Amino acid sequence: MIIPPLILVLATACGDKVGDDTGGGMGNVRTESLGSYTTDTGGLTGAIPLEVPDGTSSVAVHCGEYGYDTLGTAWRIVDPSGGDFYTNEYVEGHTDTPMRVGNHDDTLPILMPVSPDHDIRAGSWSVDVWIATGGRPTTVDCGAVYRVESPGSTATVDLNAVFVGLDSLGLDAASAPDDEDFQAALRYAEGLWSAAGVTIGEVRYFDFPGDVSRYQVIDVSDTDTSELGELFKTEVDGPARALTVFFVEEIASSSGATILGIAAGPPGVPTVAGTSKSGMAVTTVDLRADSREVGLILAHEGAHFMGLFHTTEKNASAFDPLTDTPECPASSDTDGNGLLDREECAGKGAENVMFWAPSVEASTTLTDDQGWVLRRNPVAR
Ligand SMILES: [Ca+2]
Ligand SMILES: [Ca+2]
Ligand SMILES: [Ca+2]
Ligand SMILES: [Zn+2]
Repeated sequence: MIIPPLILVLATACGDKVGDDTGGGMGNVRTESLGSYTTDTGGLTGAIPLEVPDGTSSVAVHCGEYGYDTLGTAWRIVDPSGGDFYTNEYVEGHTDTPMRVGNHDDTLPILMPVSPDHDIRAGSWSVDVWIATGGRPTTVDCGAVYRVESPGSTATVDLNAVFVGLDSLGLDAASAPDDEDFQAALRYAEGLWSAAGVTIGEVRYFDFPGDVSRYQVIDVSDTDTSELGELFKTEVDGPARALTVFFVEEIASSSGATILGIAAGPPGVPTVAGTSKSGMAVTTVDLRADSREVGLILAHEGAHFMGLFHTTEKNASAFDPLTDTPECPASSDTDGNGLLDREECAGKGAENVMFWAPSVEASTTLTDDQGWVLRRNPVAR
């Protein structure tokens, strides 16, 4: 069942970046192929072995591509002691756990750790992946990213800013460095991240190299996010150790919901370009009216990509795995509409950048635990 490792894009993509001293080099981040795996009739890959090097502070595992019409998740993650770091039973049993893995289309991203209650120990790990194929064998290529260094109390994150058909705003790679509103949005995002000790480093500007007319408005539905995934697969000539942000005109949802930004994952696949979980989309609709709105979306989506979840989901169905962020319980839904809005969650997380519906007025804080997760991500340096 285990096919010898394929050294494909992963090694090449990062190999090109080694020795790049402009701030975006891979430094102590290593990427490797874990090989190809075919699911059994139960949809399981079996144990995918993972050798975590000494001194590793964060690990990302990714497996794909299995298409946009099915979902995959982590079934079981075993640490070097032989104990369960994570099992899918935590999800089914709604057990409080310091680890979260979502159900994802096309490519499964797993980031460890996503809470200071877990540390990554060096040694032999294994990850079992489950893909909902209905018994149809599916082959995935898996890879791993290791950050082999200790994060500091502050961190820098570089950005690849990609402009997708924003002529109506007069915004492109050439104009953005001098665009006052765009620069103000970046500063606003950085101001929010500063609570977590994170600053924005080098920003590189790119015009979208693909079909602008298709991607300037991203069309998504509850069952089809393929356009978004294809957007995130688009590679630009920037460093791998950076957040790749696609600035689009609009994200149009078939449900009619207003979506201002979407991050791959969350969390995303860090430092590996070309997967459907390699970027994030930020809408620019509010840029001229209030650049802070765009800055807030960037800060929120970037934090999702780097491993933060909503402090409370909109209907209290889930909370983040962090103990120092407030929870807004279902009982706070005083108007009974099934949504926990900002007023109902005042003092219970609406003040946090990672509230499910953050606002410029209310949502300005990040906690120590959130900073711990952000500074640990492989894209941070
Ligand atoms: Ca479209
Ligand atoms: Ca919490
Ligand atoms: Ca409500
Ligand atoms: Zn969000």
